[in-house]
Amino acid sequence: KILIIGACGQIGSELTFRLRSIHGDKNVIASDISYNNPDIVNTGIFEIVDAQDYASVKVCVEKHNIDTVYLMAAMLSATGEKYPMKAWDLNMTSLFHVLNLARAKFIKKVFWPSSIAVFGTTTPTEYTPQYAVMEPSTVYGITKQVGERWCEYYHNKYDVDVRSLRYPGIISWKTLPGGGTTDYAVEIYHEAIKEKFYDCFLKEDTELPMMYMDDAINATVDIMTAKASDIKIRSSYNLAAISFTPKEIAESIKNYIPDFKIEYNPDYRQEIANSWPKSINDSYARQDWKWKHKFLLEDVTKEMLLQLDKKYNQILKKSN
Ligand code: VAH
Repeated sequence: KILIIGACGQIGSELTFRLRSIHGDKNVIASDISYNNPDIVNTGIFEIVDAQDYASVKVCVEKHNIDTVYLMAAMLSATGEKYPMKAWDLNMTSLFHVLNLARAKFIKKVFWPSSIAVFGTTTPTEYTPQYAVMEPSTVYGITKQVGERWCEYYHNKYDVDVRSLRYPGIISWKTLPGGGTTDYAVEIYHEAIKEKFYDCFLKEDTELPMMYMDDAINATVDIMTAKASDIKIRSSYNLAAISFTPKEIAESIKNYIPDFKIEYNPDYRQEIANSWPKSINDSYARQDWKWKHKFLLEDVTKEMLLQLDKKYNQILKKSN
């Protein structure tokens, strides 16, 4: 049985839907620190689990006979800069608890998300290689860099089957992201539908690696179903799909909403974005477990606007 920790979050929620559809609702236990996503809480088995409390995780693992854990709870880059110690505590303590449950053989397999945030200003920014200098300048990036080291250590030392992906920015419409720097690429679509205007917190030429949620979920399922012998990297795999700037995403939106307007007012998140790569070389993932992406920017814009237009119009219908 599968336990998703952080199932109410942006990736966790869509991972829950997908894993329920693959394995059946009764074989997937969704959990989070609170009931803050009714789409998840009211549609299948849901438990309150505090990822920073070993007993809380262990009780849920034993109660539901869990063998695989997806640890999707974390504090992201922007919020992590506001609360550095909270980000360190949440991101690291939760990882140790899950790795130690696997070491003690309470669970068999672990998925843990890393991020392109492990790279810093001294890393080559174009087509960043799998192996590169890593001097992350955000607390979030530090937790991901250190977490990768621990995942590889637990695999090599205790034979823990932990698998990880360095996610780029992820774009989706079902669940809003929380506290990320790449969140602009989600907010812009919501604002385009609601206001036909977006006040962007990054400069127009800030190129970042991005991915549509369906591609990210496909990659997560693919790496977790691959043969253990195919997973040759046990720190974390680079993962890539598309790269674009706020200007490019705005232009793609104007193809559908010609009078969409955007302003650029960079805030503290500009410095975070400046420390990250523009594009990522994910050739190891493509060769080791046959990863390939599907969604290009025009596909993302079309799907996001279509889905959000439906979502907001349904809200409008309900409200009037
Ligand atoms: C963030 N969405 O912005 C996350 C992600 C690469 C970005 O790690 O913090």
